Amino acid sequence: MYRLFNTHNVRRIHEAEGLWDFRTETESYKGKLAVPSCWETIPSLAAYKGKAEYKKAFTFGGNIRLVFKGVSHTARLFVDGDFICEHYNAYTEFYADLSLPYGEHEVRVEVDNSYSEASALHVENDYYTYGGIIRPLIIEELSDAVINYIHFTPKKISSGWSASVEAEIKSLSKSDATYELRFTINGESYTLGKVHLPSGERVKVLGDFSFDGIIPYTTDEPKLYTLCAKLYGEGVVIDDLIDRVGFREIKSEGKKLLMNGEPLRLLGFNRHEDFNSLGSSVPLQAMMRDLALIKDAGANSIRTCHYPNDELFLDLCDEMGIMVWEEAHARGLSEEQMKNPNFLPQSLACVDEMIACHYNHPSIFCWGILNECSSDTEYGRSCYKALFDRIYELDSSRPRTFASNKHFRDICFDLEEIVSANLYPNWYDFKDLSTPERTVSSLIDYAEKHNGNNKPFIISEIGAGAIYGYRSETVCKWSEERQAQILDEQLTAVLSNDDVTGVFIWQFCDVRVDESRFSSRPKAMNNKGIVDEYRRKKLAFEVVKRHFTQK
Ligand code: ADA
Repeated sequence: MYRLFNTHNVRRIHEAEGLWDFRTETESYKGKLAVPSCWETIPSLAAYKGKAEYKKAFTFGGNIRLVFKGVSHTARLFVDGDFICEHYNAYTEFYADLSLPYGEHEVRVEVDNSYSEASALHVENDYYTYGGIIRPLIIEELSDAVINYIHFTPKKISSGWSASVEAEIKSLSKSDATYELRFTINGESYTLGKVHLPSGERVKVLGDFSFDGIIPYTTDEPKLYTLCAKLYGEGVVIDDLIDRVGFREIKSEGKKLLMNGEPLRLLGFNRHEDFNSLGSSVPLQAMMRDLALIKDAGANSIRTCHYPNDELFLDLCDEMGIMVWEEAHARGLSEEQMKNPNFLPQSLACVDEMIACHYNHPSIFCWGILNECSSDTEYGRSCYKALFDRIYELDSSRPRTFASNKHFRDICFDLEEIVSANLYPNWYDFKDLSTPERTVSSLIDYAEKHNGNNKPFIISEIGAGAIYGYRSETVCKWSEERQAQILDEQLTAVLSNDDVTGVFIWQFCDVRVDESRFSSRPKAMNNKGIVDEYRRKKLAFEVVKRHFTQK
């Protein structure tokens, strides 16, 4: 299951889940493996980093699109032995269009999760890059033309709601033809008009529409509407694309973040997609359980640190009114790492793919980039600018931000609409700032004086570590008591400051990290979760809940 609803009634789709033939490059393991899953679920591969091969035969023919929702982290696709394409990044979707005679075809995917110069974003890090086809693969049977996407941008107008709609149609036909794209929403039909499409070309169609009787999307009443687009060729429906949209507008106005004109205060969690021994291939029921815990803690938002999330998770957030800061992939890269020639192209590709696929999710309130990278150097700044510019080109309807740890050295606050900072007072000590209150207000002051003035300010991380079950009378670091105490102090300081628009706890659950970090990461895990990797609550859970639910 890859979405919470049917994305097509006309286009025929098959989910290619199940058991595939699998072998590691060295043949240290050869057998069957579930797709989707991480290969670390096989006990002997729990620490395997390297290359592996997946193979399976499918019966199909005609115009075929193979859609991979996520392969970690590099995929090379072969069909019937022919190389088709290569894709980098575990957390974004890619597809290949093929035209094949009807019959049995072998799909083979070479997957690599190792670190090297070729990989600028998946590097040794404070989370783990698992291996495998970690998200679903969908085989689509296409007609002579296909709707590549339809993007819906709602706008509040004096009489109610309007929206700009943009779609892309691609011809798969051997001849030129005329097509018409229509869509329905809330029981009404609209047309994006007729277009003449030369063989093999793509074209964009655009329109502005107004809507009556709309219930807006809010966190309390997250009303979703089904948008059903149909492509007509000679009066017959040849393709369709169904998505869900919500009518809401996000704007920053002075220090406020407004949703439909109402101030939004974000109380949220940073959540890595990581579920104990299942790794980053998280099933629906586990996502649901996480969101149930997150809601129970009184949170209204999530930051998808530090990469785009599975769409199924975003669908759940849409449905539950949980606002999402979706982040393009990158964590903690130094200037030198950002100078890797692959860094910018891989980062731009990640932004392109993230926005193309996730544009319509009403829960996404902002786009984030480059967590704790080099926002204090001129070269770093040029990269922040390039990525922010690209985001603006693709979507100017959402604010942009990045989580900074450069604090009093940051030179990029002018590039974003929301200023965000990661802070760990009383955990990693702030030498010059004695209390969390001073830390927060000094940073806001600094941002004010350095081009971050009159913008919403978010604390994108606060937190402390604890080993689940470790209690200590000395209330020492790593005990549950100390984590609860530090979070209590941090949250008291942050939430009493009216200039803070939102706070995201670091972090929701404990996660695996690269083993090289063992000395500051007991068990080779980042233990700052308020639940552990099995989702068992630590003492800090109730502390966060008290702060998040107090009126
Ligand atoms: C950072 C970073 C997180 C995590 C955290 C920590 O601020 O953004 O990914 O590493 O610190 O646990 O120290």
